[in-house]
Amino acid sequence: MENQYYQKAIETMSREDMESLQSERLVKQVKHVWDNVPYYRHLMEEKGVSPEDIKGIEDLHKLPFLTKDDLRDQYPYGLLATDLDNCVRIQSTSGTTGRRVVAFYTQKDVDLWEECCARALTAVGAGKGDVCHVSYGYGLFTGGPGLNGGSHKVGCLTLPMSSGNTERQLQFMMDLGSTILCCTPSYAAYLGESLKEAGYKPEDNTLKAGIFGAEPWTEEMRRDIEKSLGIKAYDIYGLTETSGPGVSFECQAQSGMHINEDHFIAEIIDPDTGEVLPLGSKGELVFTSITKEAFPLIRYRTRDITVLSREKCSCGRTLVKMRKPMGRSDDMLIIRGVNVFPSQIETVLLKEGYAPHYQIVVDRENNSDTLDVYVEMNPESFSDVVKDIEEDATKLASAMKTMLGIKPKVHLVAPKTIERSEGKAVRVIDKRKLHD
Ligand code: DLL
Repeated sequence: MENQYYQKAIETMSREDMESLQSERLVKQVKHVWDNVPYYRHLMEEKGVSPEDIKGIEDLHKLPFLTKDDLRDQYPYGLLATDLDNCVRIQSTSGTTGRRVVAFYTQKDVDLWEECCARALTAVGAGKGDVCHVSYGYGLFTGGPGLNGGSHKVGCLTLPMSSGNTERQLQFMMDLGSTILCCTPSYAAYLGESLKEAGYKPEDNTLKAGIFGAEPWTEEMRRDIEKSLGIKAYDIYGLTETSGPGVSFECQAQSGMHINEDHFIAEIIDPDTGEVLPLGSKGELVFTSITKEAFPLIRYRTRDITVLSREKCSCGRTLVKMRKPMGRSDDMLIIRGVNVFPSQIETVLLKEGYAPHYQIVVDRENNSDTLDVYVEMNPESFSDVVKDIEEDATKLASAMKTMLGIKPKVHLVAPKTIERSEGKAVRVIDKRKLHD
């Protein structure tokens, strides 16, 4: 497939030009929030910085951070930077705890967001003549509306499926010849499994590529989905606070996601000290949105942990790349003092040949943490001989110990007994939090 761009001039812009564009936009944005959002002015005054101190991206570090708590405290209108009359859309986070985050969009904000999604779709080869099957949820969640808008912009025939009703998803996919699939990776894995169960082989569908994001997923999961659906699987990242999907997207190189730097300036910081770390360091991702009118975020701490890279990309894009975020700083489980990311568990079980349907349960017994991992046996190797099951579980637990440093209790359960997700998968149940 030939390299394709949606906005070539921006996507392949020289470093120098991009930095001067970012500087110009940052200066304007800082003035915009200072003039229109009393809360930002208050945070800046507290840090002793005013718009005159910000002359370009080299001054970004002088600005205060913004956190999810700030967003919750300022719910619903406290960070709005334009008259509500100028807003045409609201989206909201899927968060189940605390107050939801509500983000506002002017028509220009919606247009620019959809352009970001259009870049993502073009990068995986989507365009006129494609049938774009969007199975992200529609509604307050940004996945459906974002990819839907991007799909219109690149001229695909858009199927606004939304999530759920898997039987209908398969029917439309096969009858209408879907070529591009957009959904969470866990739902893509479920669709692959369901197609197989319905008697289809991977080559029977017309899909060629998928754009999967909204939750962490491993390289092993990518290979599993590519195999079961017979497609190329690409990652896409974003968050409601900064617009939605399309903050960054993967190209054909499949080696990290290009950040749309003309809209979002990325920094990596030490999550404990707030210190800005040099390129290539692992740390917390911080975004400044330099084009948003209604809900601009300055130095927003995402809590996602990743690494940035400016290595030359074979696709020709010069936009900085971020590695797959493998969990958020607040997703990390600390079990008996050991840091455990759910993605490490996923890596091991897919490597050992299990399907990507699992659940992690953490609890506390006699003042000591317990880690239980529920994994489905494969239909092919399904056994009801207790000895066989025990042997397999012991083998998997040992493989996990090598990766994690602690040994979980592995429970091999019958195929199809772990609940499938239609949106973001619930992988972890931390019962310690319930007892506290
Ligand atoms: O999940 C937006 C989105 C929709 C992205 C569709 C991609 C596709 P929120 O619900 O606000 O927004 O959740 C944002 O999800 O901070 C990450 O922790 C996580 N996340 C999003 N994309 C990825 C990804 C949408 N590709 C939060 N890999 C973010 C890992 C991701 N984590």
